[in-house]
Amino acid sequence: GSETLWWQSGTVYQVYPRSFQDTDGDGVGDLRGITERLDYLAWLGVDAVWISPFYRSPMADFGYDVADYCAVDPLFGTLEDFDTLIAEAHRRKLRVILDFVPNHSSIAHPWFAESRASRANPKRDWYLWRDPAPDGGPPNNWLSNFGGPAWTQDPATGQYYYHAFLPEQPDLNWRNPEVRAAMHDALRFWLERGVDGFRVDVIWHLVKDEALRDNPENPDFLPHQPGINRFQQIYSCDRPEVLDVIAGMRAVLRAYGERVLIGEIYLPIERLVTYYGPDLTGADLPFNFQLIQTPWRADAVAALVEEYEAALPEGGWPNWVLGNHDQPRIAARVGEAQARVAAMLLLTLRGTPTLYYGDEIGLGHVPVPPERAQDPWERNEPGHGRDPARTPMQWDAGPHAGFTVGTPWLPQSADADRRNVDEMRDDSRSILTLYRRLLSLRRDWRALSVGGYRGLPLPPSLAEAVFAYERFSDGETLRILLNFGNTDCRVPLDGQETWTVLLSTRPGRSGEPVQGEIILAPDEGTILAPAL
Ligand code: TEU
Repeated sequence: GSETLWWQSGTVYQVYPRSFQDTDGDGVGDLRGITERLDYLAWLGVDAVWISPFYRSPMADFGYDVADYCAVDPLFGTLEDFDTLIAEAHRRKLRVILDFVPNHSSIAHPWFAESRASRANPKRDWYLWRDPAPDGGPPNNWLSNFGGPAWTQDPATGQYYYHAFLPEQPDLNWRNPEVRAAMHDALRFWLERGVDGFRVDVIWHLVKDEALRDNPENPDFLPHQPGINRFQQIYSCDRPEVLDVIAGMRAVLRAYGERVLIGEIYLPIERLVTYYGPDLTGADLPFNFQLIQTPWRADAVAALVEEYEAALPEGGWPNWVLGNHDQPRIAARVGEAQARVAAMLLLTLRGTPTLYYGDEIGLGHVPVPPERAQDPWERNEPGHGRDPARTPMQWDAGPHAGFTVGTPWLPQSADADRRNVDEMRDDSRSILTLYRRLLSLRRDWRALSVGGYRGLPLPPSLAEAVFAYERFSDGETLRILLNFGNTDCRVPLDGQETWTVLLSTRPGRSGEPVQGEIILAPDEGTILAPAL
C-alpha cells in the first residue's frame, strides 16, 4: 500500500547503553538509566530508540560479543528492567529497537564451548573450523577487522576457527540450518517481549565464500594508512547467499506485524542497495553510512544524494546517518558551526534519520588518556580506538554531568558544565534547541517526513559551497539551502515568489521574508516555506 509506516516517517535515536545514564553508581550506564531518560527522548521528539547490545557478555567488544542471546547482562540490569523499559517507552509512543549480533557469538557462549570440544561434536559445524594450511599457518589470508589474522588455532583439535573481529568473537556458520533456527528463536524471544525491530550487526558478513578463497590484494593499500585494508574483502563477506538469510530473518519479523529490520552494511552504494533484497524481501533499511564517508563539501554531498536516490530500488525506503559508536563524532569531523548544518541536512533529507546520542548537544571527541583506553581495537592498533566517540552523555552541571555518582568508565568533555542538556534546553541558540525544532518540523510537515526530494541546480560559483534542494508533498514545497562554506553566499531564488524562513541554523531568522535571493551567512542552513 501507499500508507507510510512508523519507521519511514519517524526518526531513530541510538543509545550506547554504557554511556547514557548510570543508576547504580558503577560508572557504566544501565537499562534503568535509559528508562529514566525516556521523558527526555519524548521531549526531544524522536520516535524510536535503538539500544546497542545489553545481552550477557564478557564485554571483550563491549557487548558485541554475546554469551546468551536471551539474557540481560547483570551490568545493565535484569530482564524485568527491560520489560519495564519497553512498557514505559510504549506508554510514551516510543518504539524500541534492539541491536542483534548474529554474525559471531562470544567465545564464552555455550554453543562455542560445545563446538570447540571435538571435531565430532554436533555443534562443530555451527562455527567455521578448518585444518591448518600445509605450512601449518591459517587456512587462508583473511584478516581481522580489528587487526591481525582472522583465524585462531585451537589446541583442543589443532584446527583454526574464523573470526572477522576479535578472537573472542568466533563467527557462526549461517549456512547451517540449525544456526538459523536457533537465531530465529532468539529474535522471537525479544519480539514476544514487544520489541519493535532490530538493527542487525555486520549483516553483510553473515555468509562467507563456501570455498574460503583468498581475498585479492588491495591495489590502493598503503602501510600504516588507517581504514584501508591490505586485502579487498571480496570473499569474506557480501556473498550473494546472504540475501536469503536476511529474507529468513525478515519473515520472522513480519509474522509479528510492522517490526523493522535495519542492517549494518559498510559497502558502496551500488552494493548497499542490493540489501533491500529481491522484491524488497531484504532489510527494510540497509544502513546508509555514505554521509560519514563522503568529503564534507556541498558538491560532493549533493552528488551523493543524487546517486543514492537514483540507485534505490522501486519502493526501497532511504535512510541517513551522521555517526555512530564506531565513527568519529560529526562535531569533531566538521566543526561546531558546521555540525548545525549537518543536523539540518540529516533531518531534511528524504529517508529515516538515525541520531547518535550526544550529537544533539554537539558533543565532540573527548580525549581519552592512553591509560584509560577501553576499546580493544585501540589496544591492537593505536589510533583506531572508538572511545572518544563513546563518552558518557552530559545531562547537567553536577558531578560527572549527571551521568553517574561513581567514576564514569570514560571521561567527559572539559566543558561539561556548559555542554549539557540542562544548560542547553532553554537556550534558543543551542544546538539542542536546533535539533528539537528540526524534529518538530519533521512532524509538522509531511513534505519533510515522507515527501519527495528534488535537487536544485545552482550557478557553478556556488555549487562547491551550497547544497540546495526541495522537499514536497501534496502541493506543499519546502526549500532547503545549506552553506557548507565559511563565507557569505548569495543564493538566487528563481521566480517572484516570496518565501519565509521557517528555520535557520543561525538563531533569530525565523519568520524573515525573502524574495529573489537569500544571503546565507557562513555555516548557515535555512529551511524556506512559501509565504502565506
Ligand atoms: O561494526 C562493524 C564494523 O564493520 C565496524 O567496526 C567497522 O569496521 C569500523 O567502524 C570501520 O568503519 C559492528 C559494531 O557496530 C561494532 O561496534 C563492533 O565492534 C563490530 O560490529 C563487531 O561486532
